[in-house]
Amino acid sequence: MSTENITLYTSSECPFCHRVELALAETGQQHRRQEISLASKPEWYTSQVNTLGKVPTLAYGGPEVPADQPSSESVKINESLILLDFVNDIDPEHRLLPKDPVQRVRVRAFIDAVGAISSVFYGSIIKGEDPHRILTGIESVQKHLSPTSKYAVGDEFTLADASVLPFFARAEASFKHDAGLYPSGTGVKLWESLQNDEKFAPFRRYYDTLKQRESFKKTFDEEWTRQYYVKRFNLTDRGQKL
Ligand SMILES: N[C@@H](CCC(=O)N[C@@H](CS)C(=O)NCC(=O)O)C(=O)O
Repeated sequence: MSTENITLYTSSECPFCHRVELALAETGQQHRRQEISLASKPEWYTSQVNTLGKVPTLAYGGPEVPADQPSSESVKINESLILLDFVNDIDPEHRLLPKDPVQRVRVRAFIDAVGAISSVFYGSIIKGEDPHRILTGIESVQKHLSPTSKYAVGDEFTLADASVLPFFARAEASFKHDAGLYPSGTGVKLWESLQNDEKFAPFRRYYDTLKQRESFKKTFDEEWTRQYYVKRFNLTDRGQKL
């Protein structure tokens, strides 16, 4: 475990941040968690931590300082996929990537396929686009799963799993309750087909396995996320627009 000071600037609603939180929890890396409100970002965050005003950012090294008084001596690292690699690199056991180069390639290919889910997810819940395109993304992710492996690549949890799980979890929190800006009813319908269609049996098995991880239970609250969507999109509790 790295003994450097680590602060993760994160927002509970953000799936990109959640990727990093999962990796830190999986490796048991000591760190401080600092919640950033995206609705009212503090000035010190945009001026001293991330000038783009995005989360996640991880501050690594430097002296121990309060999270809202970041040190210029710490390195500030952005981008969730870069951070996943970084968290694996500072873990002495490097347990989030397989040793075998071919398996590592499989992790990379899986992460690449996850891009098709993340973009559609945001388009549907925030911009109101038809969420059914996410099924195509899930099908292409499924193609990477093997019925004989527990996780995305082999029987150990890797960066591939950390990259997709935040999106599956938020898809469930949104679609199951129709909590998003897509047309009313489409979320519930989509979630039903993911639950019942034989075609999505590999997704169900895989997602159920991921949900058992302690790292996931520690870092995700479905009800909080659902309520966040209801409030953010001005919906009734049943997903109807107000
Ligand atoms: N490509 C970035 C995306 C990060 C991102 O878009 N984060 C969103 C929150 S989910 C953000 O910070 N948005 C800025 C804002 O809402 O003001 C990553 O993978 O880390």
